[in-house]
Amino acid sequence: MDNPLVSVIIPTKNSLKTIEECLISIKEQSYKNIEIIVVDNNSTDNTKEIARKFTDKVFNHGPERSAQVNYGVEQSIGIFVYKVDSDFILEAKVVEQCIEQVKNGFTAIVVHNTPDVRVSWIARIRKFEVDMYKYNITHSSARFVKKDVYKKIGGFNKKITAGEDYDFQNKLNRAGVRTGFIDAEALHLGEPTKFWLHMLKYFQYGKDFINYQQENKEESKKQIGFGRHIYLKNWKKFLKHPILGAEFIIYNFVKFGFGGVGYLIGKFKNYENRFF
Ligand SMILES: Nc1nc2c(ncn2[C@@H]2O[C@H](COP(=O)(O)OP(=O)(O)O)[C@@H](O)[C@H]2O)c(=O)[nH]1
Ligand SMILES: [Mg+2]
Repeated sequence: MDNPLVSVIIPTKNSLKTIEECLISIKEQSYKNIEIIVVDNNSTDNTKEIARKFTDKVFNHGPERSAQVNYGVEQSIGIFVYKVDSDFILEAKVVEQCIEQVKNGFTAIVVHNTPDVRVSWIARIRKFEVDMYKYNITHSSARFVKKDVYKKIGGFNKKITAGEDYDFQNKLNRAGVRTGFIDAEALHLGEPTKFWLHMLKYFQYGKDFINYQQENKEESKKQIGFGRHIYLKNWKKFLKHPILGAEFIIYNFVKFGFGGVGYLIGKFKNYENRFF
């Protein structure tokens, strides 16, 4: 058990822009006992060909990312599974630190992923927000988990496409699984570049949000609320970066506007389906 095999599972779909950098960062991990599993969802670019340069375990499976990851776990032979998005670059010590935390008694580990600010001005605002969530369990979810625990809680819920990671963490919490954190981070390259497209995504998330909410009634109030405690706790950050802080507040209003409209539409549709 000193050097357990870690299965890194990467769901992909037309991930050409980032997949190579992602896979290189996994190959360059200081911890070496890793198998890489790529589960592609009918890419029409060269994602699969590139992935095959790094691993023999390249599969095709759909229809959505939760199903892809669950399938990857089925194919894995590791003691631990670690879900990595195809647009992440891992710091070299990520897996090593996860294993250290396992030795400290944790069964699930959160790896903070932080926006790559080089991508766009939106990414700067998002980093201001997302970095407040580091080490905070309410707004984080484990990606590195002991495989038998992953299976016990039923993996990712295929019905949930918005908030599936929160749902996953809530299931871990309910099962009494000890979740730990590490310092090393993943860099998120796939940050939005087009503001209105980004907002449209929140509109779509909003429509699907009801599925997550139905399964996570209590937790959803804290996890997705507009005014989060964590912002108050970080009031010094707003003083230190007043312009960025103001930009974030405006961004948040627009985001919740779009998400909120989507949510109302989703809720109405759900009501319609149930009663008509
Ligand atoms: N957007 C999208 N991503 C998919 C799909 N299937 C698998 N993925 C993978 O799901 C992960 C997260 O997707 P991403 O677009 O980065 O979403 P984000 O969480 O909003 O940044 C990545 O590894 C994608 O390659 C799909 O149908 N659409
Ligand atoms: Mg992404």
